[in-house]
Amino acid sequence: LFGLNTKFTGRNIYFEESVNSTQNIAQRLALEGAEEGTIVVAEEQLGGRGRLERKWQSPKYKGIWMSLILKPSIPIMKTPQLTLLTAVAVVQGIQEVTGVQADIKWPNDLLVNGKKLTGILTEMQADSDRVHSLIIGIGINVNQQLEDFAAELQPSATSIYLETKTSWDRAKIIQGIMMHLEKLYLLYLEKGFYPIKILWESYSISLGQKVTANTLNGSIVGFAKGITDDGVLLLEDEQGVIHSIYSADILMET
Ligand code: BT5
Repeated sequence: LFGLNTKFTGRNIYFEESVNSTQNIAQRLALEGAEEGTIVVAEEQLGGRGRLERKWQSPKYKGIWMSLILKPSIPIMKTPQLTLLTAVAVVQGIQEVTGVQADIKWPNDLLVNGKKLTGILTEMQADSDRVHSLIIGIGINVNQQLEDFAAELQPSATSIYLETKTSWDRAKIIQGIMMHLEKLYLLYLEKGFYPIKILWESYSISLGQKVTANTLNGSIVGFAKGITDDGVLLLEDEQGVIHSIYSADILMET
């Protein structure tokens, strides 16, 4: 990544042509003691994954499929903060390099006009209740044309190419994201989550809306009031009861 001007983020890069999932490789590297900031980038993933065993389509040469290793000294319950921090960095990096302005849908989607441009998947290795390594997967649709998406994704997905009618150098976008990510991460280590939360809220389209949260324990309809200092979503239902949502898919009324 010529021209990358960071202290540690993206200084160690493992580049692969074709992998099952960059998450698996980064996990192995983290266990082997890889330094914080190490990234794994692949041209194609055959078994790219989302949350809950869902598939992430990662066609060859078309997008950014990467995993980043971070080693913050935080308790497990604070890991959602780093997903939100990453979402902010990806929004800022994409905007700076390509001009595309994405919105964040809690917790991990970046949307442009309601279509999914990016997904983020945070997995962890922990020693009892402390984080040992976070493996943050970032998938960004960059140069796909509509027909590069599987038919079922065509109505709901977009790419930077589709938004700008221009092909982009993926390395430049990675660079932009790494620079923003490192800046935010250092801010986070110094000042805590609060300044990140303020930025996240400014890019969020979930807050202040009536949403449906589909969780593993059922659905809750409510008004998205905000996120807590741990990155948990707060929903107020019609009875005025506040629910803390740790993990869910959010449907927004349009
Ligand atoms: C996510 O999951 O959005 C997290 C995706 C993380 C992918 C990165 S790529 C690098 C690293 N290595 C991996 O193996 N994964 C990470 P979730 O919120 O569960 O959304 C998954 C859903 O998004 C799928 O069920 C599809 O509906 C949709 N989807 C799949 N591929 C897509 C794509 N390329 N663009 C837009 N939507 C997609």
